[in-house]
Amino acid sequence: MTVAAPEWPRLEDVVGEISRVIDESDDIGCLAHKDADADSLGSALGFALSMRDSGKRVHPMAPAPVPRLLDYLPGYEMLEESPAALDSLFTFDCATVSRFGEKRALVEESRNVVNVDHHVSSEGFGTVNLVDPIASATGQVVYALLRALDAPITSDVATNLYAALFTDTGGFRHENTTEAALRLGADLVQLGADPGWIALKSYKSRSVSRMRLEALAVSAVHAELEGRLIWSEITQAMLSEVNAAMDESEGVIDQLQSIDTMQLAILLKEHGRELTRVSVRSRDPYDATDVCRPFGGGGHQRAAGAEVREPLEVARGRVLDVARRILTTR
Ligand SMILES: [Mn+2]
Repeated sequence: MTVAAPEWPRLEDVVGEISRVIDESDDIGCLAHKDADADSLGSALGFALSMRDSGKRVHPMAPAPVPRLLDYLPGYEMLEESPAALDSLFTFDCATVSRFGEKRALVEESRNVVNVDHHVSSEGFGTVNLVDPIASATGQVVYALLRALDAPITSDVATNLYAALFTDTGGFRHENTTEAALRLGADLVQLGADPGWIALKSYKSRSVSRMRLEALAVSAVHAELEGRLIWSEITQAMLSEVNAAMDESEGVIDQLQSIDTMQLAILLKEHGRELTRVSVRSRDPYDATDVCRPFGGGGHQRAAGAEVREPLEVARGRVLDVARRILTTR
């Protein structure tokens, strides 16, 4: 069941207001979501660098734990813990305030919040909302905004936005690899982004422990319903076995979704005794958010996630039951 998407104002309808917010701000906060990916952090850093180059004091932030795998993004070293006073706060790639972790209060207490996103499920929590569900990445929305503002786009800005676009399209492989995405990729390369280097940093910078962790999760794969349901899990025991951290499991879901018969791919991650995180991928006609919504999660049609406040054994049963029901009733 797909809920009718709300109508979001177009860029041309809000750019004047955003421009005014920027003009009236000396200190601008740029916030990524928790467990930031390259789209969220690249958008925040790209926007921050452009605003800095426009003469503003910028305060890029990411809720803890800050993803160290993204330290190649230009401006990463500018990330701040808790800035003193902000005149406005821009948020990137975040559909709901619950994804801001310990920075949630900062969002809720700010007078000027500009929500820049591409999630169809956005709660529209900003005082200004620039949400484009058609965009392949939030980085694409940021690019359009910077263009509309006539703000500077240096090679460092372009690198951040290319990393955002490149990874949110799975290296230009997912269904959201549109003509606009490919054209934007070329524009960003023209502006100084290095596609080979960003691909190296995004997909060819794995540690040995990370590869061993993926091997454990891949060999534990389960296939049900003639391979339509593919699932695996990352347990704390697996992490200690190969001396890896949970954030090194990021590539496992891509392995699961590469199975030919797969219609729903699910990865369960045992973060603690009472916390299991779930990643879901889907193929037509199934919607990954349908698996996550009963647990308060969401995301995109093809990629979604949820947090289940239950031990792995309990979460596994509940999540897989939802997935089996979806696959056997449609
Ligand atoms: Mn995104």
